[in-house]
Amino acid sequence: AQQVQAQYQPTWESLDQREAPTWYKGAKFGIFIHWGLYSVPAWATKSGADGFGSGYAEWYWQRLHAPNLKIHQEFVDFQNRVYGPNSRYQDFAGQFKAELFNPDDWAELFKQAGAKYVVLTSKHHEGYTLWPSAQAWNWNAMDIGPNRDLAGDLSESIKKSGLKMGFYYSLYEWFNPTYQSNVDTYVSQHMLPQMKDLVTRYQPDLLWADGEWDHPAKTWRSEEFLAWLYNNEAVNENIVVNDRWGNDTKGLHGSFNTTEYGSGTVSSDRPWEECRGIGESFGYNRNENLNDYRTGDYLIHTLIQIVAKGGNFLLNIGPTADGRIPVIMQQRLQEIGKWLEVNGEAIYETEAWKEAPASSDSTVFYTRKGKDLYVHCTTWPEKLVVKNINKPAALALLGLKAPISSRYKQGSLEIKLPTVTPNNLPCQSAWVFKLS
Ligand code: FUL
Repeated sequence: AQQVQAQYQPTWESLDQREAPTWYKGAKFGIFIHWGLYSVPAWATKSGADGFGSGYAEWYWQRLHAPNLKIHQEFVDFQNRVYGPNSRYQDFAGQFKAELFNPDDWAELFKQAGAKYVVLTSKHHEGYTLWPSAQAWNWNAMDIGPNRDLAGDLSESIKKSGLKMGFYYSLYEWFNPTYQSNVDTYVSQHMLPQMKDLVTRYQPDLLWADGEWDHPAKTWRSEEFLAWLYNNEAVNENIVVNDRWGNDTKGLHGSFNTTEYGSGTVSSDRPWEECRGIGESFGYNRNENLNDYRTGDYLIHTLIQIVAKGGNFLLNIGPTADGRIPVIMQQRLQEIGKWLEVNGEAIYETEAWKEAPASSDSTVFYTRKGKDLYVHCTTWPEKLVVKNINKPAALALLGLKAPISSRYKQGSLEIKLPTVTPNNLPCQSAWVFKLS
C-alpha cells in the first residue's frame, strides 16, 4: 500500500492552513437546537441576577449546585416545589421521552425557514448524549429516556432534505467524576473517543465545540484531534469547525469565530457566526412568555445586520422533552422563511460591502454578490440615496415587477421609491433594492 503523507500536523500553524470549506460562508442562516435532559424541567429564572447567561435553561443542573450564584436559590426552590426535595437531576433521564419527535417534520420546518444548516447538541455540559455513545453508558438517549438515536435520526432527515448537518459537542462535563478527578484520563478515554465516534458515525458537515474555557487547548489535545479530523478519510472532507478549542485559542483557530448573544469578537478576516435564542435561553424555558420572545421583524433585522457584516446567523430553538418544537418558534421560523423566499438572493452567498458608508443610519444595510449590490432597508424609507457607487445598469426592488426610477449624479444614486399598496408589497419586515 502506498504511504500517504498526513497533510496536517498537530500544530495551529499547520491546521490554520486549511481553508474553510466553501459551503459554510455562503450558507448564512442556520438553526441551532438545544435539546437534552434540561428540556424536562425546561426552566430558568428571569431575574437576570447573575448577568450573562442567567436565563440559560440548559444550565439548570449546574445552577442547583452553585451556591455562590445569586440565582442558585431560585432554581433550588423551583426544583423542590415541582419535583420534591428528594428529586435528582438524573431522574429527568426517565422523563425525557421524545415521544412526539418527528425528524422529517423538523427538517421540513427548517427548510421552510430558509436555513441551510442545522446544529444539534449531541452532548451538552450535562454529559448526556443524544446518540448511543459507548462512553456514556446508561447516560445516552438510546439506553435511557427516548430509547432512540435522536442524533442519528435527525441527521438522516436533515441530510435527506438537502441541508447541512452539524453537531454541537461540549468538551467539558460538569459532574463527570473522571473529568473532576483526572482530566487527562477523561480526555483520552471519554472525550476523544466520543468525538471520533460522532464524526465518523454520522459524517457531519460541522462540529461546534464548546465548554473549552475550562482548560487550554493542550489539555483538550485539540491540535492533535483537529489534525486527525482534517487528515482522516473516514471523516466528511467538507467538515467545518468553530473556534472553541481551548481557553487560550478562542477567536484564533478553526474555520470560523463564534459570538453569543452579541458577546465575543468579530474579526473581518475570519468567517464568523452569531448565535442566540428567540428568547434569552438556548434550552426550552417554560418560564418565558410571548413578551420574552423576539418578533419576526427583530430576527429578520438581526439576520440582515449580521450578513451585512459578513457573518452567519445561527438561530437557536429549544424543543420540548416530548419532541415538539414550540408553535411560537415554528411561527418565527416560518416568518423568516417567507422573507427569505423573496429576499434570499440578497442573503445567501453574499459578502459584506467593504465600501459601505459608515453611516449613523441604522436602518440601511448592504450586501454584495459579484457585481450586484443589495440595499436592505429595515424600515420603509422616505428617501433613499446610495453613495459612492458607479452608475448601475439596472435597479429593482426584490419581489416587485414594476420598474423603479432613479437619478444618478456624481457617484450617488437617488432611488425614487415605488408606490406600494398592501397588494403589491412583496414582503414585510424589510425591503431590498438590487443594483446591478
Ligand atoms: C455556551 C454554553 O454554555 C451555553 O449553554 C450554550 O450552549 C451556548 C451556545 O454556548 O457557551
